[in-house]
Amino acid sequence: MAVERTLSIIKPDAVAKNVVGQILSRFEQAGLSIAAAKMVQLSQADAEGFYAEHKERPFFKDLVSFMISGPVVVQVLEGEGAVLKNRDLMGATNPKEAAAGTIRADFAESIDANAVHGSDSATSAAREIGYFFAETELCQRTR
Ligand code: DGI
Repeated sequence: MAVERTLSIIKPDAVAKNVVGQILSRFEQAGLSIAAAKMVQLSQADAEGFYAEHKERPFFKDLVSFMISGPVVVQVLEGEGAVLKNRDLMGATNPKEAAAGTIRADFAESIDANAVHGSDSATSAAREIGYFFAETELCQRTR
């Protein structure tokens, strides 16, 4: 399987619960490596731009308010099949439907406050990584 990169966000609810380390551990234990990471307080414009594809959805306003309600931790994860692997680790969007042992089953509160974001395709990953990181901020994992 090809080595890929994907964008992951630990959302404000999970940051507030102090489970950043536990979530990062799950990525590492699954064989994904962190190629870039930062904590950031998103502005309204940042959140609206990131979720622009959902602009017309009824939940858009609540989603943006939630995403700016506290800092997030944004990382680029790298590894074989990283996009799908991360989606599997995350579980379904609605934590009530998320499989046991997934991040959302274990840490998410609701469909709004659902702990993590992960790119849903290689194309989204490329756009989302570029949204948060300059090329020079992506580190080569050489050892
Ligand atoms: O890729 P996901 O985060 O699993 O899901 P998505 O890209 O379809 O939606 C982005 C976020 O928008 C999701 O994490 C939570 C929110 N969302 C999606 N569908 C609904 C929703 N929020 C509410 N309240 N209701 C929805 O149906």
